[in-house]
Amino acid sequence: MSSIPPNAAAHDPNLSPRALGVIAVCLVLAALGLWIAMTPSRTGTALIGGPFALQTGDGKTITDADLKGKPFLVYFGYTHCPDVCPTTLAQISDVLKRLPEKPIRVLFVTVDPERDTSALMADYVGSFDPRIIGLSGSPQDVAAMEKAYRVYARKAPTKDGDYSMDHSSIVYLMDAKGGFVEAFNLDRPPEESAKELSSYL
Ligand SMILES: [Cu+2]
Repeated sequence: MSSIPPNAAAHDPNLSPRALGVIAVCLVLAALGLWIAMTPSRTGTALIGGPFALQTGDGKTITDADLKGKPFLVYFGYTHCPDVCPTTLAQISDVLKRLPEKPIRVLFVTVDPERDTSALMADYVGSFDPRIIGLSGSPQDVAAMEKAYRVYARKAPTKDGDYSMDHSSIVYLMDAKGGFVEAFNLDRPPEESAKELSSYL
């Protein structure tokens, strides 16, 4: 004499495997998407990088087309960063110091366009190697470049009512066609990094 509960359909044992199947398919697609993004394609470039247009301190616009013809490095960060960004830019400068004649360009792109104007970015990179170019732009243009480079960046409110930026910290080595080569390793003596970098130049 059992009564059928009104929500019996939700407990139909036939639905569970189907739901599980849907979840499994989603997981497989997500994993596949990640794999495709990180795997070099047949042309040798992973799906990192792409078109962008941002401004330098003197008001010039730099686009991906301007960088073609020579490999370049890209790093995303912000001028209020307490440690990671200044440390990384100092490491990059240490590497560049060992390549005095090389015309390699390094882009330091803000993830905090609200506070980092292109003038502020230019001023900030003035403390580092002159081949490092500070770039900013409208929040939309910055977001577009972050998306192209698969950058993670989020505002993190601080106790004093201000905010910092949580952000991924990868130095992208891009080839002469603007294709992704690798996450450039700075976690070694600068001579070694310089040697590897010069092999691409
Ligand atoms: Cu930082």
